[in-house]
Amino acid sequence: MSTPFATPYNAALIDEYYQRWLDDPASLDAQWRAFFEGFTLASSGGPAALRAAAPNCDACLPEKKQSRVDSLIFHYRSIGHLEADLDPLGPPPPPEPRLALAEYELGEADLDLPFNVGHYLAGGSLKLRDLVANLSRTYCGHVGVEYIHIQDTEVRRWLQSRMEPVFNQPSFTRAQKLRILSRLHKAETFERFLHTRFLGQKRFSLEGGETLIPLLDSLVEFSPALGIKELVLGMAHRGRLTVLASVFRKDYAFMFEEFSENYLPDTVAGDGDVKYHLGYENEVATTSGHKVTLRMASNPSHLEVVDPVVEGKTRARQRILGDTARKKVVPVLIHGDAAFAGQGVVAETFNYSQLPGYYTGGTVHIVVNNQIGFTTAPKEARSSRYCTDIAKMIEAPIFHVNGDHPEHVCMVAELALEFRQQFGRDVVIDMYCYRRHGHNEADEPAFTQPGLYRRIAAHPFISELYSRALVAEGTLAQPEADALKNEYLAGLEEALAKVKKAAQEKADAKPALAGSTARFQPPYSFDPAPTSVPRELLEKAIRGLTTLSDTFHPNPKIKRLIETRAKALTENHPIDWAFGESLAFATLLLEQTPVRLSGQDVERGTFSQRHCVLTDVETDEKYSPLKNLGAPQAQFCVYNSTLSEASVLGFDYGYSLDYPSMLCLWEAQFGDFANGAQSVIDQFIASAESKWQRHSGIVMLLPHGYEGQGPEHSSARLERYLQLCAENNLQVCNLTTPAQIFHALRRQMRRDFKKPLVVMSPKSLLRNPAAVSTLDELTTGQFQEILDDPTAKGTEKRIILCTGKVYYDLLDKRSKTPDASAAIVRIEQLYPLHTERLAQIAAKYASARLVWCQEESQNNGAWSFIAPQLEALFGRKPLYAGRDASASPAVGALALHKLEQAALLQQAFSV
Ligand SMILES: Cc1ncc(C[n+]2csc(CCOP(=O)(O)OP(=O)(O)O)c2C)c(N)n1
Ligand SMILES: [Mg+2]
Repeated sequence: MSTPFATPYNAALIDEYYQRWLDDPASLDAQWRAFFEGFTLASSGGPAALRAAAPNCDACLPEKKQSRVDSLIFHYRSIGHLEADLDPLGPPPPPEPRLALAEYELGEADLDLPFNVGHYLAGGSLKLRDLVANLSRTYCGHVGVEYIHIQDTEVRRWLQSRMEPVFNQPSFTRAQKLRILSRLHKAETFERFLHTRFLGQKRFSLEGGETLIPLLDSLVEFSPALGIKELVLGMAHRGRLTVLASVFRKDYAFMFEEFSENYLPDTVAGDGDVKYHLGYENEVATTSGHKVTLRMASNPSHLEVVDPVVEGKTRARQRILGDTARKKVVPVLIHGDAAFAGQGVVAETFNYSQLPGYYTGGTVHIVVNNQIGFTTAPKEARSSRYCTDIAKMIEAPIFHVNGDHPEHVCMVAELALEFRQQFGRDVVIDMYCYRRHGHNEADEPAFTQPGLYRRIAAHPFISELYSRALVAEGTLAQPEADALKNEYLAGLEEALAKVKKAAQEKADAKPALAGSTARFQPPYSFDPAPTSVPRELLEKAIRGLTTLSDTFHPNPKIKRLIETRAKALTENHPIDWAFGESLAFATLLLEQTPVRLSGQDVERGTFSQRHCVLTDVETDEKYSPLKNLGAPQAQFCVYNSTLSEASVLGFDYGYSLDYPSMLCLWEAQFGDFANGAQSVIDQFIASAESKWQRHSGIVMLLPHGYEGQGPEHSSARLERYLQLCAENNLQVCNLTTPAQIFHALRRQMRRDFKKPLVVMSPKSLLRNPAAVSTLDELTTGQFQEILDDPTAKGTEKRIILCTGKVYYDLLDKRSKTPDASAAIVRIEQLYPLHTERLAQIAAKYASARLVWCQEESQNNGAWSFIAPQLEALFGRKPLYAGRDASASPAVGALALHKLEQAALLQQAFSV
């Protein structure tokens, strides 16, 4: 809320603000500053009086002039970036009228007057002439900085204290300058080498933005001094190969092999991916002799969706290193200008960057701002001035910097990293550059931007400009500069020759995927996992979950719920779904397996079922029984998430990748809303193992079930997950008992392979007295992919197969159908489908009428997936009982829902 404006009733406040304004105009908001500026002007008799007084103004108006100079300083800090020389291709912008001296009623005559410069340059006084020159150098040079939107004065002052004394000008040693130049050469040589030796192959060249390489190198080099041990990176296509070769030091020979047209990856499983999507990890040595581990996340084409995954991976790495201060592992996200402004997941990820469950200590964002997205110009790509404006939502400082000035870029990189370490907040480097070629190497940019590309063709390479500058300033002699240029070519030729020779010799003695960091795991197996637990462990878990301290005052309804749950031990009271889930968590925790659960309102549970965090009705204090089961236990982490699907699921997926020994679960509020995270599901969860050999045991809990709540609260879109299934990539379950969720969750952590688990989780079943289990089922049972009808003999005339909640409706219907001769069999795990077990079922009910019953519409649910498989296994076509095909997943009116539900149940016993 902005400060209330002046009224006759707040004179004391105005007084106080006036003093503050005199002291530091920047400490007030724009409205108040304008007020005092106007007030000063008016009290001087207006502009005319000021002009009249101008010749001897310093004598009669010193305070007023000083305040105008204060305002000038403030405006340089605030909008100096508008005059900064950022674009390598364009002339510097014209002078910004709002920075003209006249705007402040100052003029030529004032230039040699001394003024107090306040906090600027740590106090003191300067002639106006020098002050303006310094301000212009600092804020309107090759760096344009936006930081006045940051409300925290300490942060602003810190930035000023770093930028203003050095006028935002770099001062590197000779050795550092040579390193910058050699990184540029390295990048450029590698790019050109690929260009000429692998003609026409897509590599998404970095040319025009090669300064990214010295920028990243600066981050790596500077990391040890700031206590950083690991950088976790995420980036899209542009320049990725060069980053892997030059910064990650990925083996050239291996990269060239990937480029070969005859390259067949030695993958033992999966389909692989294009080379500019592959992840990589390496430990690199810095010139100071320290080691920094670099981790590049594998990423799909879908721009920016890797951002939350990198954040989750980072948090997992921080946990593994015990980095509670979050200063040892730093996430670095590299963006394209069009994608950064356009993709909503960027805002979602910013939004949770400071939240307890998702905080990673601040991300360094780098925008390779080549001022184009495919063929789209900035004016078509965004409504904001800068592509980075979105970062202002979390008050991140933003450094716009000219990519043709590598020293400035490296200076900014160091400052950004230091800022992140100092304040634990995000920071953005917006590196202006250009794209020397088309979007990719086969693309013709002159179709859409002929003028721009004529200018680019005439523009010298960055290394050439920088090399010239170093020679001109005497840092480098021309012969040295020439020698540096060719340093890397020989190494590249050598690596290529090696690859060609190896190919000729068919050197298949080479170990699988030498040079890659892909990992492999045992294949999927239906072998039962040891998921039942000893009675003593279960008792300890129940006691831990149902014991509250005397000083805690639970809500009376919760108290009753807990007392009922406690009766599981004393009276063999049945266990409901939510308690089955809690017991899975509790037993894992007591076995030292940590658990992380995140999603919207997961602490209580959307349906008021979970209550894994309780609130004291008198003090509002929180208490989680799962965190207090009794030592020793592993950590239980539960977080109500921000209202996002894509970025939160992305985060939790990323976490599960890098912390496989933790059970990681994400829950959708209603299963329908997971479609907001479809790109994470399609491009990571379903396909990462096949593409990149990266494994995840993430659990997605997706509330699903037709209960008359309308189109967006009924279906978790089971059909979509089933359509994604192949090559044992996912497990898709629709479970009907608490014991089944207990074993399914524990199974995730008790096998020697990891697979994502998608659960159509219940809503009405949460309170269905029939959907309960006994303690014995937890101490002796195991997960069942298929549940045969416990009462059936095999002589029934009809076998109805189904999955999920409709089972209970069918049971009820059967009990009310006098002469029903039907077995009801539940498929609890639809994928991987346990065909061997299903074949046994088929044999048992060899002559029964075969029916598939589902509550979803015919074009939804499991029908299309299961029908051909049933036909193959049973040797006859299944009959369909369910809703007709429909455009919307469910009807809106409850009465209509009930009619439909009754009809499909009737159909199941009559079709
Ligand atoms: C979500 C998504 N939409 C569209 C594309 C197709 N695409 C690939 S690169 C690109 C342009 C990206 O521009 P920018 O972010 O500026 O990166 P640059 O290629 O300029 O480095 C587009 C539209 C994509 N990969 N992902
Ligand atoms: Mg771009």
